[in-house]
Amino acid sequence: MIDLSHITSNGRALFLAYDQGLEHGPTDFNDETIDPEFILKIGLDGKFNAIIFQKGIAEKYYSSELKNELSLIVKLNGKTNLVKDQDPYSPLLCSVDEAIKLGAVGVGYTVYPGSEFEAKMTEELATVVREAHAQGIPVVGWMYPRGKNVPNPTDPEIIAYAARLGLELGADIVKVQYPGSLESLKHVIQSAGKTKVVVSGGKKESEEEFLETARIVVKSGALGMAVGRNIWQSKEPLEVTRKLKEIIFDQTC
Ligand code: FBP
Repeated sequence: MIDLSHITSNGRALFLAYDQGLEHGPTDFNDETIDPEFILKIGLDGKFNAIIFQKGIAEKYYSSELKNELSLIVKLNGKTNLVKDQDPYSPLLCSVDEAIKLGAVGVGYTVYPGSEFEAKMTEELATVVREAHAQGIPVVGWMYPRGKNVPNPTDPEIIAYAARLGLELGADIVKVQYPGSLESLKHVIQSAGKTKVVVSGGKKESEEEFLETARIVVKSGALGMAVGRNIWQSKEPLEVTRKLKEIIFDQTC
């Protein structure tokens, strides 16, 4: 089993995602959050288990000297949301070796199960797993069912299938969208077997809705959450982080 200790604490994990600049463009940002330094500071001050950057941001803003304070997970593939009329494919943009040189102690890769390009992505994830495991570092699979074969990407059964795919392909952690209820999340976790599950944030209506999802995540037995916008789009990112950590890590202060 690959060691997850650099990106977990007490058997739980909370990751701060900041790859939205590539996935969504600057529309997600304001004058503060457009600056990766601002997000890095939230990651450090909020003591997240890891921050998730693409390689360009990692190279210019993260330093290996931060390794003991805030772990880095480099997202190895990505795509914009500008191409809308075809099934999604997210190409590999960074190698495992490059990510390790940038200070990464984990790597991430998105698969869109159901896309007509699924085979290319499963093949790339398999290669990433082989290379990362050869170096002893964990792989987080963003498993997001999508494309014309997937009429409902949040159907709990299809999310469970995506989580299972992560297990079958060797991912150590799968990142999935919240399937809508405690029972369905438990089924997703059961499908993932010994592969751990983290739940993504998504764009929640309110802070309370976000924190309620976190409570369900903890009840389900999942490893934790990998979240971005619900933290750094908040007016008080560190206050939401504090509340979230109380839930995820059962902290009382
Ligand atoms: P959020 O917490 O901001 O939703 O981020 C989670 C995440 O998986 C990011 O890592 C990624 O950039 C984004 O969601 C992808 O969102 P989508 O493909 O649904 O537009």
